[in-house]
Amino acid sequence: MSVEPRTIHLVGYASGVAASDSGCSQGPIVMQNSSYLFELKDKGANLQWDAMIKPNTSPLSPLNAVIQESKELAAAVSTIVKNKQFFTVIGGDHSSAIGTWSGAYSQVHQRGAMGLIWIDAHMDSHTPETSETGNIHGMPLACLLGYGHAALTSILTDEPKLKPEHVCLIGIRSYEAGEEALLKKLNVRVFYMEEVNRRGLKEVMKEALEIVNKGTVCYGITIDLDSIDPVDAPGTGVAEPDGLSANELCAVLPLIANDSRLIGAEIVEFDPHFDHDKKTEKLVSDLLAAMTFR
Ligand SMILES: [Mn+2]
Repeated sequence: MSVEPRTIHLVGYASGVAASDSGCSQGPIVMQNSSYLFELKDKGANLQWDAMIKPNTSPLSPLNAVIQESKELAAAVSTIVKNKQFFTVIGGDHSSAIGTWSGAYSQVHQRGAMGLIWIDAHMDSHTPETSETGNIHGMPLACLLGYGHAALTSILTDEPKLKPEHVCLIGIRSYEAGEEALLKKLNVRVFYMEEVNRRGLKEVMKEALEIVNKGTVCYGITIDLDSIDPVDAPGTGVAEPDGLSANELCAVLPLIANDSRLIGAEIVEFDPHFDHDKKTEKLVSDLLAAMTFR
């Protein structure tokens, strides 16, 4: 029996102010006009753009810009979750996660805890104290766990949005000692790329689902395109070799497609300037399809 695919409420985060290279701000704009997404709609996917978050036109510091965009994004996501609809945020740099999951959490926390699967080449778990660059796209997971700039750990609600035992990272292969120390201290489960290669992505994903489902009322997934091998996903700003196979990732996502406990997703760090032959643009569409159709 086929299941009616759910409507995906898309929110663009057209910002790259938290990265060294802001080219990924164009990612969601390109996706909004992408022929691949129009084809996906023709095949029966229910896609609907709800909002496009853009940096303020007046020049702000990166921190103040991220604070403002995070509040706007959190409000947009919060409304979608409130209406019991499924969201997918298209980025933009990964600082989006601060707004996305703060917004989701604001609608969930009275019922219970939220889990999160973080698929990335990097840990994104720096604090201002451990970051050498100060780039906020290297900090969103720490913020969601309650560590970092006070204005970014308190979007919509003051408390941490995620408990360490409800989070896991997959595909990690490039990180600094300071952020790894934070995750180790908190006992966050990290599936390094070495473990993914040894056990296979499907086995890892099954264990990840156990983690995010245990003691939670729902979970989300955030996919940084740099988790994927640059051969398959060249269109990203901080590419790292020896990553996940795009085909394999698309093959395991149907594990969560139509899972009622999955409240939303993110697909971020798409930088069209680095793309080759629209390969990454098509991949964003394929990832959406994999999460839509069983
Ligand atoms: Mn990331």
